[in-house]
Amino acid sequence: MKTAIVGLPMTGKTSLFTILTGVHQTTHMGSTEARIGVTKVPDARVDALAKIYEPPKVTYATVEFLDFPSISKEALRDPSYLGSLRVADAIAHVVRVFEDDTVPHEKGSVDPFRDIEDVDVELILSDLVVVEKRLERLEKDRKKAHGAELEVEFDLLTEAKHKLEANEALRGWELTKEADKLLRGFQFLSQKPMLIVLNLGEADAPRLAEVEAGYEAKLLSGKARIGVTAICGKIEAELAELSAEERAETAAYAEAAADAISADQADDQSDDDDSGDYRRVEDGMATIGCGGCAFSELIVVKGNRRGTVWHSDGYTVHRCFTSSLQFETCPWKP
Ligand SMILES: Nc1nc2c(ncn2[C@@H]2O[C@H](COP(=O)(O)OP(=O)(O)OP(=O)(O)O)[C@@H](O)[C@H]2O)c(=O)[nH]1
Ligand SMILES: [Mg+2]
Repeated sequence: MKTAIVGLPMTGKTSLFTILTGVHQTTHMGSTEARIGVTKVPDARVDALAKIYEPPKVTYATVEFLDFPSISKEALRDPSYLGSLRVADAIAHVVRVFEDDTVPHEKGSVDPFRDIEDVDVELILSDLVVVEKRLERLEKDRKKAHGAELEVEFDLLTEAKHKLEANEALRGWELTKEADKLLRGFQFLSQKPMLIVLNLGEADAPRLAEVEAGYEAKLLSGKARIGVTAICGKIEAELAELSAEERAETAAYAEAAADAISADQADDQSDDDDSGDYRRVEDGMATIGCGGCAFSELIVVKGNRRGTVWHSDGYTVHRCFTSSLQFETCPWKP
């Protein structure tokens, strides 16, 4: 699972990348290449099972995050930038909500709704270029030969063109299995599920859930495969820096996130707490259909007998006895 972190300049993309991956590096100025970080997914369920069974092997799920240089028309024309973005499974769009006079805003003012729309328009325009080019080619081919496949593709891309021209992202388009397969090859940017990550100022830290709900109400109505998560990037990034000095940031962060999960389970109203940005982003990914894509695995072997394999996707735990090779979902109580 690859998630591309994109957004306008200085919105907090690298801060989010650091929070999620624990990777600290200064961005190379002028570079159009995305930086890759792999995160071991913290999973309280796996930790609890490991304590009980003391298995010889625990493999935590991993997810890949790509920290992209800021998005722009020019960047989207750059083959290396575009190529890395096309292969991502999902997009996390970091939007600046925090006010800070010392951090310049490309457009001169903080306006999250404008920025969300502007970035979406860039993705849509980039897809439109691909669609138009392919349609041109298909027009020529159709003159030379007739074929059902050509017609299907032509009709589908013509519909895509109409949507894109009407400023509609393709991610909400409900497609048949065949159409989905055909379009997947184009790796359209506006078709990828998107999580909007609102980067709030420190003063808003206690009201992340409230702000998130406000944006959800305005942005999500009737739309599919798009979600909203609010974070407080600066605070969390500073925490990650501290743990880096101790050279134990990944473990410490995983523990903090796991504690947050237990707190979430103990208290259903936990949406109001600051339960860790990692968890907030992960939950957000689940809302756009990209949660639990990676499995942690725990293998329990007793004596000489072949044992049990446990899988967890961070939400549900499955157990498989190697004798039956059937996975069953297990009820989970903290
Ligand atoms: N006050 C405040 N500043 C923040 C916050 N998040 C990021 N910043 C600051 O904004 C600046 C840019 O943060 P980055 O995380 O590097 O942003 P970016 O989007 O990766 O920036 P580019 O890659 O240069 O486009 C840094 O000076 C951060 O300290 C925040 O939540 N509050
Ligand atoms: Mg950056």
